[in-house]
Amino acid sequence: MENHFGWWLPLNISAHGAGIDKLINVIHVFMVVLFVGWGLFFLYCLIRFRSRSGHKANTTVQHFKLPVYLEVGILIFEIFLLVFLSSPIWYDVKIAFPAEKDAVVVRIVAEQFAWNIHYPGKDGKFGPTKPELMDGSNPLGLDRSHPDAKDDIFTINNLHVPVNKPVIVHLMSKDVIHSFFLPVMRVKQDAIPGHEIPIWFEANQTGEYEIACAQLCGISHFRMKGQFFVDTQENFDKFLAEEAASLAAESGEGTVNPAAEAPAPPAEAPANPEGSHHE
Ligand SMILES: [Cu+2]
Repeated sequence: MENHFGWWLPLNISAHGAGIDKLINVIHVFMVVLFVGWGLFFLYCLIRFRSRSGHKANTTVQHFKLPVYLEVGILIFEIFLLVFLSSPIWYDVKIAFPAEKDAVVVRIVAEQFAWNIHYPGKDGKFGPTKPELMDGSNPLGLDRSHPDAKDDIFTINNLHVPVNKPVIVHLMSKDVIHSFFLPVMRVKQDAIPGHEIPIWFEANQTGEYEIACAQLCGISHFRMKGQFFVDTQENFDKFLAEEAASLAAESGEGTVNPAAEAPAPPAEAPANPEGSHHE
């Protein structure tokens, strides 16, 4: 994985990134101006009204016009920031979701200390999950006996998405509050137990990036790190096909796949002669 982090903002490969970065930059410059401005004013007051030989410190309230004008100017600028810079981005990211049929839809279930990533498979339907089915090999508690769940794919800490296509994530948590953070996508959303929170994003550059947990969620919070792959559509389809193939191979050994049940009786046949010794 390349390092995408430096002194300022990380690499931006998000369709929303330019607007978010602009807002961050404008706010930072504005804060520096305010900090330096108020700092200078503070120093001016310390010197101007200090006690010195022949002068008592002046503590009477001074009514200057200039600070009032400055305050009003700052207020107007802050309203401008909120209405014209911040709200349009908020609307794009939090309200104007793409239709699910035009997007790749993924469920992500956070837990201490991993990201469980759930794809609906070929049928486009997520199978039901049940807490009582959760174990080491089935961290999502996916009910494989349900028809919608048979083709569902899951990975741990490996999120694949296609480039230049909207992605909708339904974010959940199994235990404590985590925060799903894709720095290069400018995506950060808390995952809260008992809530399913939708987020969406669109990546515009392929590569291998990082998923981080941005909420101190326990003793091993630091290793709650996943890989975020932005693939070409072709590679994304290949990833899904490979996962589906390995799922078919796995379920071929079990009894979940109906196709695997057909050769089962012959397998029992050799057991019968052994049993007949006891008769
Ligand atoms: Cu976490």
